[in-house]
Amino acid sequence: MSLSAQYFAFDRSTLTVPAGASVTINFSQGDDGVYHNFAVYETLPGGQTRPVFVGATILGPSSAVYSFTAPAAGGDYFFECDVHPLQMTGKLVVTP
Ligand SMILES: [Cu+2]
Repeated sequence: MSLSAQYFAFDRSTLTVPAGASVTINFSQGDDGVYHNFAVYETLPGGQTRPVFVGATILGPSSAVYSFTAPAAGGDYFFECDVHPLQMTGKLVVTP
């Protein structure tokens, strides 16, 4: 699937993948001179987070291909840009 970032925002707020699937994200980011990445986290009871996948940070404008294995457990996870986690975040839905 494809995902892009521009003006400090992702173009998709929700991504949906099957549990355990091999996921490839074709990521492009168009913010000149700005670093972005794509990372997926699980929220644990108590509010702590655990990384599922942390993609390399890239300087825009550029693109990257990120590959990871979706969590085995269905449910709601979240993704973000680790450089701008307050502005750039979304939901990753893992279907059982
Ligand atoms: Cu960013």
